Amino acid sequence: MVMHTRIVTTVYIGLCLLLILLCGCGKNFSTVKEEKEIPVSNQSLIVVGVSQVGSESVWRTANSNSIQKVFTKEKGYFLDFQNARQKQENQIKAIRGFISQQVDYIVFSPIMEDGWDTVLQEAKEANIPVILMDRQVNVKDESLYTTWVGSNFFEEGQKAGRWLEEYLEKSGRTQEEIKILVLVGTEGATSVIGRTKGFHEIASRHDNWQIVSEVNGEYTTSKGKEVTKQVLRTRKDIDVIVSQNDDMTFGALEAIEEAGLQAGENGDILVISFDAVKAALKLVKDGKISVDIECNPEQGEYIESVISTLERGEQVEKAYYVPEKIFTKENVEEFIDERTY
Ligand code: GYE
Repeated sequence: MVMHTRIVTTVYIGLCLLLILLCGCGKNFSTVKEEKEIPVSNQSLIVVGVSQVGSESVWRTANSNSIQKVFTKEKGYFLDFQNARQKQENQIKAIRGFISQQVDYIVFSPIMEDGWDTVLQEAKEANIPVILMDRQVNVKDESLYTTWVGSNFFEEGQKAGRWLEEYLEKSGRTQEEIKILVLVGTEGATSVIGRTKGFHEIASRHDNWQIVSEVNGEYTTSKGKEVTKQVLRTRKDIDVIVSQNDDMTFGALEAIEEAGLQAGENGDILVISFDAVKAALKLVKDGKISVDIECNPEQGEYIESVISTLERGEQVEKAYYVPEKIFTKENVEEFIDERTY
């Protein structure tokens, strides 16, 4: 009898413990389940319409990736990403589409500076803040956009000039005539305007520097190669090529080789490049590119932080500059591995 009671009591206590345990677990389960099940409805997401210039360069792809990485549903965003394939009319069309969808923010990288007054006025009338990425616009009314995130292109051009200045001084070539070929990118783009002006400013201080030609390589490898080839066909006396992006540089290097010339400090032509993508950093290490002026494409986080600030109802600055370095064979090695693009 005693034995029986003891068994019953043990079973009873056991059952109670099991129940308590189950209840506890049940509670935890339901909490976890509730958390997972909260549906993030699209209406509660911040809608961001992005009009990207195109996919002309490695830099551009890295820039697009950095945008796509931050504007995710997990972070509370709905991203409508449009590629304008190098056409301003496609960008205007995309922006008009964003306005009719009533997106919360418009982000765009204007292919060129001119021609945006009308469509940006339309965005303003629809009360949609416009954030410029990478390149800028030339508009009569600055209130047509909220802010801009990008690089100091004028300074980039100056950095290229200052590097050449120092290099020629070091190698005792300050009296020698230096013939320079400049490969420029997309006509009318802020990066082209700034880099050209910055480099010109330094060049104008040196009577022995002669910019013999400025040709448009459209920021692409194939065009960069084609125009360099054309120049080298008619003249073999170019001392320096200043190529306004790495993609054109890749093409120019092929053209140099095909012309039977050598790039590099001990060769025939010094090559100065911009962007500093991984493949170009390797060429800096090999001595084919003498200096690469970094242009930082990772602008997504900056733009996201601007939007968060605006969401909190706070003011933002009119311009944000991303940090950038200069790479030569002296410092390049420590940066190659960590480069993701
Ligand atoms: O240097 C080039 C790209 O505007 C900074 O555009 C950008 C430039 C970049 O296609 O590679």
